[in-house]
Amino acid sequence: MRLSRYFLPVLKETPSEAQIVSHRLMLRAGMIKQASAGIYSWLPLGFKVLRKLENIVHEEQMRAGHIPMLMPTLQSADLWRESGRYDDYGEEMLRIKDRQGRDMLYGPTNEELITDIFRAHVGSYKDLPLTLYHIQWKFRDEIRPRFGVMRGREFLMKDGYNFDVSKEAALHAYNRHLVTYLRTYERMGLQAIPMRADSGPIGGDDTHEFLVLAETGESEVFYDSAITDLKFGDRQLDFDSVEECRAVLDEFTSRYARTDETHDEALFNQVPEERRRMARGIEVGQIFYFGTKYSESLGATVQTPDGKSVPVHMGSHGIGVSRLVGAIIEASHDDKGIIWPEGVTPFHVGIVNLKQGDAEADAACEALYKSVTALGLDPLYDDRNERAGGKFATMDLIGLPWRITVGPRGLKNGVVELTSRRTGVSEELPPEQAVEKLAQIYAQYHTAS
Ligand code: 5CA
Repeated sequence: MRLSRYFLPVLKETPSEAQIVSHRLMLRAGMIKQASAGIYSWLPLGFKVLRKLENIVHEEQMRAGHIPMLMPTLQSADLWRESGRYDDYGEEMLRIKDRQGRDMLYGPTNEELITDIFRAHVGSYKDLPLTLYHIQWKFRDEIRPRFGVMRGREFLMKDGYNFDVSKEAALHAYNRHLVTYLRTYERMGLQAIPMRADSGPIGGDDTHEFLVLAETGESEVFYDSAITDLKFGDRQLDFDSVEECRAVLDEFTSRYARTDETHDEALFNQVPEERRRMARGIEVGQIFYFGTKYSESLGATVQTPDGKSVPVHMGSHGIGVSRLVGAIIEASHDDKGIIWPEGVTPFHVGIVNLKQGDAEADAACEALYKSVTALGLDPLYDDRNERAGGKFATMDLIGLPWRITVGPRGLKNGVVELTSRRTGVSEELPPEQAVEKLAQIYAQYHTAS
């Protein structure tokens, strides 16, 4: 993409309404624009990041055998009356009447709708296990939408639902989701710690929230610092193996890690004092096992091998996709702007032409643009007639992890400059070597998908 033809409405001023750094930077970098309280338009740069996160989520869900689909945002109130949640959900639910006077709602979550699909089409244990998921906009009429996309009213969520014949099978699905989530967040450059939590309006006994540690997080958390040494890394797992998934769950949940809702002071005090941490965190996902709560009220049953009809065991599993954009920025920025992890960056490299209109510099930039694109990477070429300082400031603000700077002086010596946004370290290299180095850097992110 050439910046002269792109739509990147960066702001010079820091918007006064934004209280936290991710919100400020998303507005300043031209990623979002507020449409109304807690509702945002995703401008091209923000949309690109959102799509990248969605792709990672899809890839990791499908890797585990979960099946993508799409359910609507507007739902009929009747189903929610059947489950009993129409009244329970309270004012967070946006209720709408259509022209026929029918009660509708903008879905805050989809347990009812998916159970309705299940009961219409599945009747036998032979069709199980089954996990269906979608990535769709949700609406919760939060009393205090704030922090930009972190606590929106309209937000993008991946929600997945498992259907299993028994509690043991459903707990395997729970563990499997925990494994997929660990991998998903690491691919986004984040450490998200599973913590024992409270199930709230979704219900059930087993639930973990995934928290990214950040001062601006809304949740208070208590944990054993040893948990931050754990990495999922590049493990290859058999998702059908109950033992392998269980072992990962045991490894990642055996240390003390709880949100304030389930915090237990006596247990916490058993952690060696030097490892006890109290901090704040951003909740970027939650997994639930709630058994037959919805299948019983909605009559979703399956035949067991011995011919009995039993309510299906279920769980639901959410990832806050739009919130993650803010969470990644909270975890990765400096005073100049965003620093995107390679796995989610909107463009892989910025090309800065220090002397637009200089025949040699223009030609070198064009050649770089072509060879970077030929690698399957996505460059953003700043081809505007601007001062170098302004170009650098824009690149630093939007946070591309790598920048190639091209100027007449370097070209005389046959070199361009490759700079890491994270470390600020620059290297002078012949253009082909700079491209080669980018290919090496991004190779691992390609193979991961
Ligand atoms: N049905 C279940 C799981 S599919 C569910 O709704 N879970 S949830 O309530 O925990 O939401 C899942 C994730 O959505 C949360 O972990 C959080 O990351 C994100 N989320 C929830 N509310 C908001 C909000 N107001 N703004 C942005 N993201 C949100």
